[in-house]
Amino acid sequence: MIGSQTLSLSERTRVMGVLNVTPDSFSDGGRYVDPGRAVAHALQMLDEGADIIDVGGESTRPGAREVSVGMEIERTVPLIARIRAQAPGAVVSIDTTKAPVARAALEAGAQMVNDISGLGFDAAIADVAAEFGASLVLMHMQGTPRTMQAAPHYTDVVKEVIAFLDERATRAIEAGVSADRIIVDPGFGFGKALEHNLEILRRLDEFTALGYPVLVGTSRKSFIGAITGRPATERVHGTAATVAIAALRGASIVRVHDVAAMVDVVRVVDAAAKRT
Ligand code: HH2
Repeated sequence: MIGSQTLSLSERTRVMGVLNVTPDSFSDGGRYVDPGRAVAHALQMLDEGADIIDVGGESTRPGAREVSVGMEIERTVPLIARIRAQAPGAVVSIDTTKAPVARAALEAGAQMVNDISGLGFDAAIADVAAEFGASLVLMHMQGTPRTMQAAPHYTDVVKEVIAFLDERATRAIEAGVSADRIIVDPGFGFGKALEHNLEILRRLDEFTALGYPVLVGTSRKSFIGAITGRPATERVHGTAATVAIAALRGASIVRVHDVAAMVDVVRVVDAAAKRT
């Protein structure tokens, strides 16, 4: 369940559109730094069928620079308020690892917090989500964005990531987040080698068995480039393949840059899999 309105996550695969208001994101850095362009892009993604807009003010690409709380708030909060004003029905998520940023975003009208550190950077994120009755995405990452791709290592990546997500979900519930507001995410590309990403995709049903809705963020990521040999902006077809597999294996939300294309992909998969 997401937002005060009940956005059901079992009925069909939901599409989360990425809106990075950063100068350095790996595939769209700098494109939406201008607030007018950012709002227009959000409205366009909603028009194309996005169910959720995920606003991020800090790039998490490997080696990215850290951003201060003040800067992250400045980049994201006025934008969230403008999106909610112009599209009152929109569900907005804040992509942050910092509790003060999450709080400011929820006050401005966001209904969901997307924490790529799974409470690892700032555990108070769970308290803030609980206070606002917000949905909370808990993602797994090995290491930090600065170091994560150096030498990712697992004995059984699926088992280890599931154990982490289970433990963090329990912590969030202990902090007062309602269990039906928790969403888990294996964290494609976050401290994972090509084989780890593929293993997770192959065994995605083990994640859904945990009992929380699963979010999958493969869009334009480098493991797709490693297979296709294409740069980030030319990975739409490769992304479509991963989104189709994820939807078929029970993902509830796919986080994507190319909304129009991926809405078609999930509609067809949902129809074929009789999810609609
Ligand atoms: N991936 C990115 C950012 N946030 N959140 C979740 N829940 N899952 C993901 O897989 C995920 C995420 C990285 O992609 P992007 O936002 O395009 O790039 P950057 O971090 O460089 O801004």
